[in-house]
Amino acid sequence: MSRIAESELIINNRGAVYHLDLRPEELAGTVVTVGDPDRVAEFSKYFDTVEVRRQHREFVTHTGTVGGKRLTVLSSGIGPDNIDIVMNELDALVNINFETREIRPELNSLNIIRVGTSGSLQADIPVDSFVAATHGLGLDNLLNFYRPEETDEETQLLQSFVTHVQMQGLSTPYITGAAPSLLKHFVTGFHQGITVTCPGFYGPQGRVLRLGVRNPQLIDRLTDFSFGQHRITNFEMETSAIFGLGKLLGHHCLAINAIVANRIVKEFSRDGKAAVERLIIQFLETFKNNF
Ligand code: R1P
Ligand code: URA
Repeated sequence: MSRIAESELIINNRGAVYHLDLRPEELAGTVVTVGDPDRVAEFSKYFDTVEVRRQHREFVTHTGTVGGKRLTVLSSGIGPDNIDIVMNELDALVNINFETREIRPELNSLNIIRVGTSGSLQADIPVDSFVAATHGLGLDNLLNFYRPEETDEETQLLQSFVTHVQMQGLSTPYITGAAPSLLKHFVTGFHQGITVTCPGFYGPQGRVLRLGVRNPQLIDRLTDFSFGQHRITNFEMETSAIFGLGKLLGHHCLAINAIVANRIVKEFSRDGKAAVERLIIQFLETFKNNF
């Protein structure tokens, strides 16, 4: 088995992977990712005990137990570029031996669940409601640097999407399904549908302040796209990258989002923090009872 060089996998003096500053034993088998570093403590305040607290740049990690089960909560910061770092380093922690720098002969799978905020693309999905992503559809290009693996149905959905949304020249989209073993626990109290991931918050989500956008119809076309029983429910900035890299690396991934903006009825939540708090409590109850 070949040794991975120091320049490719960076391990610091603490024996921890570079950006996340985590050692293998500091990670639980289930990892929650959140965008906002301050959201990590909003989770861990419900832990029985917190055994690990680390921070390097925007990557804050708390590992502890809740209901007697071990859980890691980690902030990714904003955007799919950060997710490239998070997913590769999480995978290295469980699937690369840091002593020998070789890939482990038996690969390990993590549960990786994003708990975030998002904008609704449907009038019937109001602010302060929750969405569980059946799929992550990426407009962000990250997975095109790897080798996407799509099912025939996903390839057909993407072809239909590119034509309908008029994506030519803007992005080469990719799509990955959520892990069914996780998604089945997030039905009651959740809308379900395709979560679109964008490489920005303004132009890439059709927000016009002072700059014009290349595709002024983007929001309308995302809203009225359908493929069989699938429709687009919401968009944000991380899910497709988590799902795409997670699937290629063999992890089980899910994303649940609190809706803080509704782009169709043009509303913003009056108390997005309270909605996120309710989502955290609901996730932790489900984790304690089902994971
Ligand atoms: C934009 O405001 C950020 O909020 C959403 C987007 O995906 C993006 O990261 O998620 P988080 O609340 O998890 O950061
Ligand atoms: N996060 C996003 O990326 N977009 C929104 O509209 C709300 C939260």
